[in-house]
Amino acid sequence: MPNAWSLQRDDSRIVLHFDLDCFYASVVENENPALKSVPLAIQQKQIVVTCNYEARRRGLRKLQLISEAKRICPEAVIVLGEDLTRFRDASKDIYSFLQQSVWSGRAERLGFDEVWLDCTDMVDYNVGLLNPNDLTHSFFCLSQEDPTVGFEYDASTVFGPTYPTHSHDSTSCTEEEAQLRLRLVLGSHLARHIRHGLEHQKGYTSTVGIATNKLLSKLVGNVNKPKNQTTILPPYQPVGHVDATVTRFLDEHEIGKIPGVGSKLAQKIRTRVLGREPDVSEDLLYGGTKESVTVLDVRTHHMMGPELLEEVLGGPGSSRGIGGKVWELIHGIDDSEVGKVRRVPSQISQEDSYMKHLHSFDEVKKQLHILGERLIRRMHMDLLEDEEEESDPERSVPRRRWIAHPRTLRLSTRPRPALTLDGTRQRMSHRISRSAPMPNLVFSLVEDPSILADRLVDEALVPMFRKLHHEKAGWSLSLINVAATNMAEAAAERKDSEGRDIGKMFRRQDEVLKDFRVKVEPDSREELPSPWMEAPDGQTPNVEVKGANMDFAATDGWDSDCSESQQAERCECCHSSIPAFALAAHRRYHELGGS
Ligand code: TTP
Ligand code: MG
Repeated sequence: MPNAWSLQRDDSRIVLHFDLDCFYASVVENENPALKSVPLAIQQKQIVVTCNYEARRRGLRKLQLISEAKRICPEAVIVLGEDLTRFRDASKDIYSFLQQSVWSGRAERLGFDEVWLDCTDMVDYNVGLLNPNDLTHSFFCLSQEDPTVGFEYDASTVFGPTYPTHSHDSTSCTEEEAQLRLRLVLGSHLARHIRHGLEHQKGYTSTVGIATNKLLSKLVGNVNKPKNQTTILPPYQPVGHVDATVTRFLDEHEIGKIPGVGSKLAQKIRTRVLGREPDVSEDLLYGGTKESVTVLDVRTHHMMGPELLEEVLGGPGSSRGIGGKVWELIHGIDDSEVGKVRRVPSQISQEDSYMKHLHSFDEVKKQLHILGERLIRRMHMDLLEDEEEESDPERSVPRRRWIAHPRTLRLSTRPRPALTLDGTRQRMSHRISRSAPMPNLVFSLVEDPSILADRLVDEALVPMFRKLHHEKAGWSLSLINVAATNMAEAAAERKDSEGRDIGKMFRRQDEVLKDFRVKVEPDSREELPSPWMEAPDGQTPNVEVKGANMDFAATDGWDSDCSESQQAERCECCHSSIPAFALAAHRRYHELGGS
């Protein structure tokens, strides 16, 4: 196998990946427990974005059209999930619970309902406490300060299911393999403990994967879903005649399911391996997107290796070394760190899309007010904290302070695409945006957000809007987004503050200057270089980005939930309103005869 010798996996970490079970539905069930026993679907536009397991048992699926869900299961309770506030708040609460469960502070979110935890230090500390003569009666210490805080467990065996189901004969295993196995055993017991805490204290069940990196932990969790956990067992490297479990595990996956191999890359690889354009399956909206090419097919393809992958995937627009990177990923190598906790989001934005386009100034002004008020309320939630030490004991409400000030206000709109020469209208619409310094008035903690929003609209957003759109020409807008960006952290005592990082300050200058220009951005997503920028979803292979307008940035926990986008477009064929993220798949569904 070309270049196999150069592959080196770092198996020194223990990483847990949490995926909340039917997340939106669970949030709604927790608010109204009577719904737990009935089929429940969450609707956004005309799509079921998720449903509980009772509904799944009766044939409902994620990303089904509401009309179809009603036909299959007329008794299903359908709850509107377009206002993301409750999901965002639950997500934040769960994240904070999980983040406090590990010592390292390394807790990283992906979307609303996935979190990785790096628990290497906890595992290694507890390996040091083991009594090798009595592993079955071990105690997992959860605090370095207080040895009584923790739980009892059996360190001689993994908790929960494993991949493969049975481990190979351990008498032939190497010292490293035995050590890795032991560390994974401890990881599995810690995962059980955290999972149970999340269920009993917060009311959410989850599915967990336990492995040595983010890639493997995310994928192995899918093996036993829902309400379960799976540990991928050693040997992670081939030993004698025994194949590496990691290789066997990954080999079964379709290439497009490997996180970091986005849809475009996957399609190029399929074309190369098959020697032709892959066939498309008929069930595009819900089922297999493309002809299946497995990791095994890719790995064992004639002359396949990092160089050939570079040739297939490289070129303008792709990141350098993409071939080597993908080659590593399909061998289960992912060196990316579990991101550290970040207190401050890099931006907060609120947006809405309008089925009935906005044509008049009054309509626009009304929407600016709604979005402006939502933005200010969101800033209060995410950027204010209680001043504990200095608060006045006489006061019943603690004093609050801003932990960061967004310096820039950005207004973006999406005008209807212009007519082309042949009289048709382009399909792809573009956003245009304008930025200005954030007016200080928004930081007032005295006035009501609704009053502040009035002033924000009159003093900042309307002037910005007029610069973006000249009234004489008229306009027809399908989307408005108002964002607070360019965060300046308040000089903080905390050591995790980024406020005093000079390097960052210089890097940020570019961004600030860039922000003061009118920009035109294609309203579509390009393939992104980081393995964790896209969220390939095991269950929904033809949807590349989960959730409308979520940014799945690796180190920025809160970006993803700050944009309250409900982008939807009307399908030209069936006139259903479809979330923007699902539209391409939906169109192809019609193209192939779906009605
Ligand atoms: P998922 O984790 O994909 O789905 P889930 O948690 O509902 O179900 P599972 O048990 O299979 O993990 O997505 C998390 C939430 O994100 C989901 O509850 C609803 C939302 N979502 C979208 O907004 N758009 C999408 O395309 C998908 C798939 C999910
Ligand atoms: Mg989930």
